[in-house]
Amino acid sequence: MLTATPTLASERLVERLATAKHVVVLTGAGVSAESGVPTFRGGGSTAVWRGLPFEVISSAGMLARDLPGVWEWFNFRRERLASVQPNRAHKVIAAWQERFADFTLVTQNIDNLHQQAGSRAVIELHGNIWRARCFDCETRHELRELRMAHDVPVCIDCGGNMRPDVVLFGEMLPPGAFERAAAAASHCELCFVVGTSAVVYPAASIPEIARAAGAYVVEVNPERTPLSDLCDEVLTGKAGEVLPLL
Ligand code: BV8
Repeated sequence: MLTATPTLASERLVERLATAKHVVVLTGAGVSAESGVPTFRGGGSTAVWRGLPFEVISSAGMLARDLPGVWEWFNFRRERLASVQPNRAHKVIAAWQERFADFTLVTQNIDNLHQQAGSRAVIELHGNIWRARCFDCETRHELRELRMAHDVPVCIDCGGNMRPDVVLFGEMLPPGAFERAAAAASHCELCFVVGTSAVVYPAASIPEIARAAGAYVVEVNPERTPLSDLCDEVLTGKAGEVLPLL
């Protein structure tokens, strides 16, 4: 006896999925949870490294105080990512770039899993863990191209010290990244917010911009977030289980 697929999406969402041309998806750590990447929050606790909450170790202040320490933190996370694969949620989102005429993927994740799943032109609001940037000449390099000196990669162009090419707390986002995301959000008909606790700004303002522009905003998350009340629809569940049903 065929069990009916639980119709998760409302009529309105089904209609929007059928008619929307401009679609924006914002993702957070939750979209990578089913790949085995730990989230930062959830279950009431915040990620801690060597006794420091991640918002402290991943901060501009820490970079100034202890560059090798910051590299150790990101080396640790990169080692864990090396054996991780994109999950069904990443794959569905990658397929959506063919499904919708004008599709924009905005992520807070630095884990590169969207790109590994086939997503192109991903707007990385917070950078990428597989890249480094020179303090002196600002050149970006893939980490695998670099040699380490005193636990800190050295720039192959100018010999300067390199830093992780990620946005730390208290730092500005990459030039143009937020502006491009906000522009897409301001003229989309449908905006999905997948796997984010929606507390870090300015990323969390993207669905607010979409809502203010009249878009239908849908949250996909097993837990409620500060954004849930603003959404037109909340699909409660894991991204890898919910997205394939849409
Ligand atoms: C800036 C890279 C200008 C490094 C990151 C306005 C109000 C208040 C504060 C501020 C504000 N404006 C600026 C600030 C300060 C700060 C900020 O937002 N602080 C927060 C903590 C209040 N913002 C900044 O500093 C930003 N810069 O604003 O510059 C400026 C400068 C100085 C002063 C003022 C302004 C830069 C922020 C970027 C920092 N870098 N990442 C690294 O990775 O270490 S942020 C990092 O944390 C992530 O990228 C992400 O953004 C955030 C974590 O959030 P999530 O991804 O949502 O993950 P989380 O674990 O929290 O939640 C997971 C969710 O998934 C949960 O809801 C869970 O239920 C759900 N889930 C779990 N499993 C699943 C699932 N969902 C679906 N499926 C599942 N299977």
